[in-house]
Amino acid sequence: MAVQRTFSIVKPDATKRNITGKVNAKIEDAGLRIIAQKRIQLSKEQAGEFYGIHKERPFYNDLVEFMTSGPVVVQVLEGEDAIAKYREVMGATNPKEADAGTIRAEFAESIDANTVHGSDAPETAAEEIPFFFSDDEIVG
Ligand code: RTP
Ligand code: MG
Repeated sequence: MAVQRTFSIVKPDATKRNITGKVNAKIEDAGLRIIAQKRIQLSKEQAGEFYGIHKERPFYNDLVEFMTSGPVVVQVLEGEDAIAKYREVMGATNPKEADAGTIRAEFAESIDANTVHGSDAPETAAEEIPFFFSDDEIVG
């Protein structure tokens, strides 16, 4: 398996509850390395563009509203098979369906307030990382 990079967001429900360290511990325990990280407030425009793929979905407005409801921590994670591995560590989108021990099973409040985002494919990771980070902010 090749070393990959994936893009992660620790969502506003986690920053609000002051559990970003607990989320990071799950990430690191899984063998993923946090090679870039910053806390930011997303604008409506940024969140709307980032989740543009979901524009026609019924949950789009709520999603943009939620993602701008407080600070987020954006991250780049690196490791063997990082994209699939992080999706495993995150657990299912709906925390009720997430496997025990996953971030969403342990911390998510609802399908909206579900604690983390992770890229779902190499193509999306390659778009999402430069959306938030310049090369000199990533130290692998
Ligand atoms: P994410 O993009 O945040 O990593 O989550 P995901 O891949 O597991 O889920 P995705 O299908 O990409 O949906 C993005 C976010 O939209 C919200 N959502 N709500 N009410 C619903 O049916 C519904 N479906 C999705 C979730 O907060 C999800 O994380
Ligand atoms: Mg997604």
